[in-house]
Amino acid sequence: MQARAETIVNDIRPTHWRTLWISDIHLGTAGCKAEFLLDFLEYNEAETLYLVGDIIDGWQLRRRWHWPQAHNDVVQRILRKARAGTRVVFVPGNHDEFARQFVGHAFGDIEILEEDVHVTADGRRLLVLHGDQFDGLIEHSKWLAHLGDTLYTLALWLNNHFNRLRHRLGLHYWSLSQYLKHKVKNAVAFITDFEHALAGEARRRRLDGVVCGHIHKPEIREVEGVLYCNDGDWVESLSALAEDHEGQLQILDWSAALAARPAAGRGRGPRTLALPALPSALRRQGKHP
Ligand SMILES: [Mn+2]
Repeated sequence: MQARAETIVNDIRPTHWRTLWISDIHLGTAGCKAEFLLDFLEYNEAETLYLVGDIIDGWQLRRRWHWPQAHNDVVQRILRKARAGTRVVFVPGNHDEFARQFVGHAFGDIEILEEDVHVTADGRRLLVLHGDQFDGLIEHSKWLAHLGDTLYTLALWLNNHFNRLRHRLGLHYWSLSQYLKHKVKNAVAFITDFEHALAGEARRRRLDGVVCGHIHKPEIREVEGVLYCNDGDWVESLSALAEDHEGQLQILDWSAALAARPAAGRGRGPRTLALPALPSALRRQGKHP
């Protein structure tokens, strides 16, 4: 298992990856750092680009319309990549779950899948999904841990249908951010539980690992004998997950990459923007993971 430590990439030459994973962009919210993502997309190409959920924040847009030009540009740039030959796969999350009704269909050149199994260049099979599917289970992880496999699968199914029903009734999605806000002391424990729930799911399916998003915390590490990868977000951490042509996986920390870029090289870069604070679950109060 090649669970390497995260790599901070500050050598910003245009790079062609085998695979890129980005998630939690939250287009439609003021917190979205669209300019940084545009910069990232300009420097990074891939054979396959996974959009791992919470790309467009439908929940936020329903409350208040916020759609500046940069957010439009992100959509256009991704569509252009798809037209130019990048395979783009969209795996919806809880904030863009409106797209889940289109699972199995294509939107232009973009495939929409509930989840996927990605095979790396060195043959490892990774489950790709947003991760919100496990929220309700984590909240009750203490007693769910004692359930058998069949009951666990049933609980997972009920949790997802519970949230779909809430959506249909016009209620808000069970919110991770609200949960954390009221249980900040438990935020670290929550993240650990999340990682174990996702890794556990990959292991139950006899896969080598999982790639997810949702909790806005980039990570590559081995959990319960499988590889746990979280591609981070474009609200706080400004990070992506990348696979090179040999199958090596790494976190691309674009905030560090931008900070390290020589001033002379900053052409179209968003240099007038302040870098956001480092990702911290404890500082996430009031945001929308
Ligand atoms: Mn999410």
